[in-house]
Amino acid sequence: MESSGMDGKLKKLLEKHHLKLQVLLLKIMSYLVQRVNCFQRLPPCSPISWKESFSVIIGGDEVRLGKPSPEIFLEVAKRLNVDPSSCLVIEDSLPGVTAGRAAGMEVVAVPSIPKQPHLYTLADEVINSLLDLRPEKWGLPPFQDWIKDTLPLEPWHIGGPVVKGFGRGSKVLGIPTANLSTEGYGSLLSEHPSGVYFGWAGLSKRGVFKMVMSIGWNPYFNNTEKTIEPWLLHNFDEDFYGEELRLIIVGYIRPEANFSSLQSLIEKIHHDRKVAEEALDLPLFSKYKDDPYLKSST
Ligand code: ADP
Ligand code: RBF
Ligand code: MG
Repeated sequence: MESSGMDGKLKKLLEKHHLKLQVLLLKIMSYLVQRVNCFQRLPPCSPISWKESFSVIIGGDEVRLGKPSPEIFLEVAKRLNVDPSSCLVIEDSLPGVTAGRAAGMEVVAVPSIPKQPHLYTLADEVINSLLDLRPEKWGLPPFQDWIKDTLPLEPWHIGGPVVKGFGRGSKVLGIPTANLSTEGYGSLLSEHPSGVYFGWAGLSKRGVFKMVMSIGWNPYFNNTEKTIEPWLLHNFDEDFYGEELRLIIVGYIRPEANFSSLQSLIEKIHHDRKVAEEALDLPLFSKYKDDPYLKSST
């Protein structure tokens, strides 16, 4: 991934977690450190400037050898006065993962290329996106913003006419999804990692409904295109192809997964449904159901 995309995600992550991240930063987050110069060009979005959030800032020009040499990580550990083995590196590139391991550090990879996690075998863990970072797995304090198995997000909006999907959801799984065209949403989709999300769905003639959705490649079916597949949590008597569907996505549940059987995929999706239904009753999420965006008829 080009670094600007990653910076956007980092910025959001930092905005959400910035206090908690300072604890993380006492260990090492290599790619945050690498990109701090980019942050400084961003308008300040919190009372504490980016720079103050870091105990050590180091540039590639301050070491002799670039990655995959471990030099830059070892230098950071030295400046932090900590043992490399107590450091956690978060990396999006293969040379970075190699460098982190060579420094004797634990490494979480967030691959920049989709669908290629197998290339990152050196990493201690490969995650799909920063939304899946779990500091507690590494002896660090957990992020405390998960609520009822969901991660609240700054809401985002997608709308358009319901298009034909694969015709698989309802027939094979008993889980129909009202697909939206991805046309015009390229940048929005690249901003948001694939995964299972939830929120509210508005159909102009029918009302507003709870919704749980997958965005991505549906590994079980090995799709080649990223799709947007909301399951409206309501029993409809008929299909509504062509009708204008408006979505407000308010939270994240989990990354997409592959499953050894169709049965386990179905069970997981039903569990997602339960998580979404309960979360959407919280005021934090229920307040969006009256948003005029859901009711527009254009
Ligand atoms: P599938 O999702 O089964 O792979 P499609 O996407 O082509 O196949 O068709 C699903 C259609 O089912 C939706 O477009 C919509 O018109 C209809 N539908 C009926 N009930 C629901 C529901 N609860 N949620 C989403 N779509 C539904
Ligand atoms: N497909 C997958 O291959 N892996 C998943 O983890 C996955 N999670 C889903 C979660 C929800 C809430 C929904 C509605 C669908 C999910 N699907 C997943 C996609 C499902 O396979 C999709 O509805 C069918 O591909 C129908 O086209
Ligand atoms: Mg569908």
